[in-house]
Amino acid sequence: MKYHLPPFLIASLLSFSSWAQLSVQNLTVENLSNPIGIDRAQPRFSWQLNSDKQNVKQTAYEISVRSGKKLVWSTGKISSENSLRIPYGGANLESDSKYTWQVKVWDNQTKTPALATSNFQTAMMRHDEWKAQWINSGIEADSVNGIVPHLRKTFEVKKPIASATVFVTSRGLYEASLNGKRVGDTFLTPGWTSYNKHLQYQTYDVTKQLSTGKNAVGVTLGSGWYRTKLAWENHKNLYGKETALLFQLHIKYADGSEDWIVSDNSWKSTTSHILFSEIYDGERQDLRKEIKGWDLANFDDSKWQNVKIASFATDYLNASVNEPIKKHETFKPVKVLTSPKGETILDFGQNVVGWVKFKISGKAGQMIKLYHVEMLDKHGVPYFENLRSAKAQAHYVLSGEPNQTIEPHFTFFGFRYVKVEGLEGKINPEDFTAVTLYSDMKPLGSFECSNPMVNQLQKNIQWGQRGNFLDVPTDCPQRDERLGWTGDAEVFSRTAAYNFNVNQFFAKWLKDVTADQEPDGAIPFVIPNVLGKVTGAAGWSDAGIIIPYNMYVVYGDKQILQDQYASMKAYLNHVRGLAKNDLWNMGFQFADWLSYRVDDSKSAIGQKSAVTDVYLVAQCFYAYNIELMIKAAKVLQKNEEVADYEALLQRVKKAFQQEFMTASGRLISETQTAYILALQFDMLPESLRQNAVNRLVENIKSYEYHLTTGFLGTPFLNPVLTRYGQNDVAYKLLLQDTYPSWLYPIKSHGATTIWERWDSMKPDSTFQDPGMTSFNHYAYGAVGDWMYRTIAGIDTKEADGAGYKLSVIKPELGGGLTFAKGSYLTPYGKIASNWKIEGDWLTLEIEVPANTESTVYFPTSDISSIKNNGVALTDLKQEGKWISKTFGSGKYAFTMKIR
Ligand code: RAM
Repeated sequence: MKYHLPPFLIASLLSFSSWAQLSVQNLTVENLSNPIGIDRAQPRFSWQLNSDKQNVKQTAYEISVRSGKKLVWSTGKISSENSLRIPYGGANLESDSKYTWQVKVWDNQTKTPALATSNFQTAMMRHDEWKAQWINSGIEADSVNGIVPHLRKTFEVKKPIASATVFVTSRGLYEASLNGKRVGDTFLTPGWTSYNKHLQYQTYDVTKQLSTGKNAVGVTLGSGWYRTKLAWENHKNLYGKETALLFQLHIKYADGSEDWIVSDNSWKSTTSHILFSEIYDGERQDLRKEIKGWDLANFDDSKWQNVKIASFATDYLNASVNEPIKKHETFKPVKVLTSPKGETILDFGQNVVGWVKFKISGKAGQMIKLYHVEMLDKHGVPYFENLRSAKAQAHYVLSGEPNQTIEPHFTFFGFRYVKVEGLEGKINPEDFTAVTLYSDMKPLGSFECSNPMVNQLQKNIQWGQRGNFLDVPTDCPQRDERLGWTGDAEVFSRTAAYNFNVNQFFAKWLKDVTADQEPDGAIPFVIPNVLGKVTGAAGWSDAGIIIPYNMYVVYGDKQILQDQYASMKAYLNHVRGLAKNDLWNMGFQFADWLSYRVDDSKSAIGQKSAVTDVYLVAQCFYAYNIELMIKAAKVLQKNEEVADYEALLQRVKKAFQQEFMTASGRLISETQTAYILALQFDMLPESLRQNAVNRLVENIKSYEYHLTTGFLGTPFLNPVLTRYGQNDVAYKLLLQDTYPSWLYPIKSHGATTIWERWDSMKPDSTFQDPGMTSFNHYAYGAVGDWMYRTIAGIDTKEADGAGYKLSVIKPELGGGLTFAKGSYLTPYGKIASNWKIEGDWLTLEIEVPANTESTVYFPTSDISSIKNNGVALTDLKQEGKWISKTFGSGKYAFTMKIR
């Protein structure tokens, strides 16, 4: 029997089945999903295609943007493969407005377009829309830290509300509430920027938090980075003495009218129960002094005092561009320990950044003290010395109220262990929770292989990133430092970009690089700069060029390059000015910071230190900067600059060869780092490179396959070995588990994060110099980049391929690994590379995102054995030891004989 379906039904079934194969997902505006608070005039729209089919390419798109039902922009159907960051081109966006946007996408495989819709909400599009005035508490003692005031105001809502939006920032840190309920789920806002030059405000939709009748807004102001002690020598009040608030609530009523509730002299203030709060030292609260209901409408504030108007500007404020700090993973204690001194210590099992929240029913006046440390010494005693002057304590005087839940507000700690004092009776570990705090970056990458210690290394790298990506990329989260060291951020930036989406995180931080750049182009050692004027140091200040370029490569975001280009150029010119006869051989340099020294550890290997001449390092980075400027200038089509930079690069390399190299290619420093940098940046004549590789390998062997590199050599160590066919040596270094090596801290001391020094804890379980030894420092974690790129083999091409439009899957087998699995959410969607060895055979399963292509390099010399789902492949290319072919999107399962 035949069924005759009506033509419309056939058409709709067909269209349904084709629709089912293509979908559009992960819509973003300004690289954020459903953002609230966009103040860019032409925000950029992106989306991803998802399809079960192979070789999917977008052929056209159509974006439409609506305000309510009103169409404010439509691109019409545009024939294009572009799916990332298409700038808005419609009528001026209005402030504080919700927009929905839709994208329709056609591809080369499906008949019907796919559709998806998303939203964004604007912030204030113009500076002159600030009606609010800066206010501070007006409390006499409120300067030079100490006081944490509450500020409040009541207001009437008389009509039904259509929407209500808060715009708020502070000099200091704020926590805001409406009618007793917290505004937003963000912490330590507005984050840390170079406050006097660059300050972000946050936007919150509070429509549901208002009610008809009397309402109240409450804000607590902490000192934060603004006036807390920062860096050394008791530097306080770096940005100002008095904290201040800028608050604007915009209410749109259902009848079309509107109203603003703003910070002004009608607000009232008083001191809170938070008696003290500082970044390094922690927080003190007296819960007996807590003012119940202080942020509710019916609270009697007649005894509170009037606030003062502060005279700060509003014309330099911008809406936040990055993800705010939020709470993330929580940990319960894995053990309760008693130290030899009888102290009670909670072990949370993971070195984290955040604070401890706990439940307690205590007596009025009872004092609970929490002391945060990263390590216990070999006797089980909490190790405080590496905190230097940071107290890192939380003190609470209890009110006697039962079942209180307590946590700090305006500080954070780097810790795994917490010493608890003041409890009565037996501690119940279940009452304590370590809460992690970090910038709300979305996870992008995962990596796993058959070696459990390497997997732990990957975990440690990611924890190092979580702990130190707290609005700014910090060097360490525990001692009296926690600064945005440029060198650390620079060496780790590629790895960071694999682990999490740091596009906006760095876009924001780079604004501070520009803000704090000296008029002569020098870039400070730390950003925001709290260390004073500098002339610039190789590998550190160079972050101003290296990070924007890296972000462009991995995310394909040209805007970052465009925004930073003037700063990048000014910095290169500055270095050019410092260099004499094209040699950057003057001034202070950190160079290959914390490289191996014989006297560092009792179990010295090789008996020679690995200190590299600081100017040799600087010259290599000078060349690196120029190389990136050439690439950036090409991307931005600044063609006239390219020729100049190219000529400069040749001269800089020549100068290097004359100054640091003998005729046979021996370098003045016979260290791993010297050869690594010279090879990485092509500083040597081609004919001498193989000799240099041999010397590098000999050197590594002379240290019995241990690395001896510091901050600047380490990121390029394994990449250089891989590039020059020494992958087995790279794997040996990766898998080395005695000091100095990546796995030593894991094998010998159960590390859960990356350490500042290769032997922050020495083989004999004593500590390195407490003057500088952190257990949560991501720089050496820069090997993560190599693990993704080389073991899993996932990488992007540069130039036209940036952002994984054209990617590479090129896994290097070795190290006895029997499998590796890597995946990464590129701006186009997921790329994956999973390989497994069984006997003489390798399976390689890959996934290539729609609208992209990937060149796959098969790690075999047996060309005829390569099959895709059992079918032989044609058009394979032989490139050196590799066989390659370029594939369109989709999933593929390859098999090949490898032995
Ligand atoms: C210390 C830290 C930091 C490094 C500087 C040079 O403060 O190790 O990570 O960048 O020195």
